[in-house]
Amino acid sequence: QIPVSGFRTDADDLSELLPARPLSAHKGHYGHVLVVGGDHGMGGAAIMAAEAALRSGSGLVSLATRSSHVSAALSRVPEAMVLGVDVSARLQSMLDRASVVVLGPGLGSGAWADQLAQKVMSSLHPSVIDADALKYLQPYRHSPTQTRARVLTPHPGEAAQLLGCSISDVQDNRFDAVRLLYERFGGVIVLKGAGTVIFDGDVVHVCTEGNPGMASGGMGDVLSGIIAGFLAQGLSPVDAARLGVYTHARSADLCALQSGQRGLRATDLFNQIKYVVNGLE
Ligand code: NPW
Ligand code: AMP
Ligand code: MG
Repeated sequence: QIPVSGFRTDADDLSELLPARPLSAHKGHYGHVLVVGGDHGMGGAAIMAAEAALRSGSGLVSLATRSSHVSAALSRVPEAMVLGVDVSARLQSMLDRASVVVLGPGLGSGAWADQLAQKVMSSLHPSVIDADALKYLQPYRHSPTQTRARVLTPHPGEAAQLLGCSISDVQDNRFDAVRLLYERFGGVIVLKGAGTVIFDGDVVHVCTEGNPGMASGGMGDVLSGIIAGFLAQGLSPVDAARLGVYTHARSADLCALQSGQRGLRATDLFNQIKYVVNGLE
């Protein structure tokens, strides 16, 4: 039986989580997110995650992606330090400089993905494991509470794959699904979809914000970058997950208030995220 308290993930208990910025603040105070992903055909996923990490307040952001995506990434997000890592050995120097890693958006499933995932998974960085990277998770051998700072962000299809069950099994039993994922893989589990459920082995949180306009490609990639940006600013994994899910969903609701749900693009969220994280919405 999972204790369910602090059930709602809403603005009231989240607004205090981000540290105030002193006048003397500098970028080194707010962490360095490295996004790893963007195989051929999916470069946008990693670029969106990098932009989201900047918008949620990370001090520095780097992006390790296919060389063919470097110029598009620099055009869209010149604040990010972008490196082509067709040869996976080039990832090591980027890992050495990062404080938080996002692995997965657009990572794909070939040898390139295998090599990058192996390097990130064997590092000790706090991380967000999303999308194609979820399949590299190993079942936990000891106790889930011993896992390092890691946030797992499966959608129901990915959760079903991890649990070896059907998507309807997951959707019909979302609380059981997060508990099983936690017992098997540890970390903080973020089971996405309408009413995102977050579980850290202690309390279940359910996000009551968000709307069906979010059912469009790239939304999850933006979420992974937002959560990583909050980890980089020093939030605990569960607080980064809660505030990240709230910020993402609330930003989408603000977009929908302005222009409706249909046609909402994941990149539309970027203009709203800054208002939500600054409490100005
Ligand atoms: P069905 O059968 O359609 O109902 P995949 P992906 C299910 C990248 N992207 N509730 C769905 O179910 C990502 O980052 C790149 C219920 C289907 O079975 C990844 O790296 C983009 N079911 C990669 O593409 C933009 C749900 O899951 C399966 C569900 C693959 O990621 C797009 C689909 O999952 C994308 O983000 C829900 N709420 N949500 C880019 N611009 O570069 C999903 N399912 O096969 O893992 O495909 O999620 O698109
Ligand atoms: P992904 O499938 O990885 O691109 O992630 C989709 C994102 O959009 C997740 O954060 C979902 O929770 C969110 N999302 C998708 N559909 C809905 C919906 N109907 N209501 C609320 N949030 C949604
Ligand atoms: Mg996704």
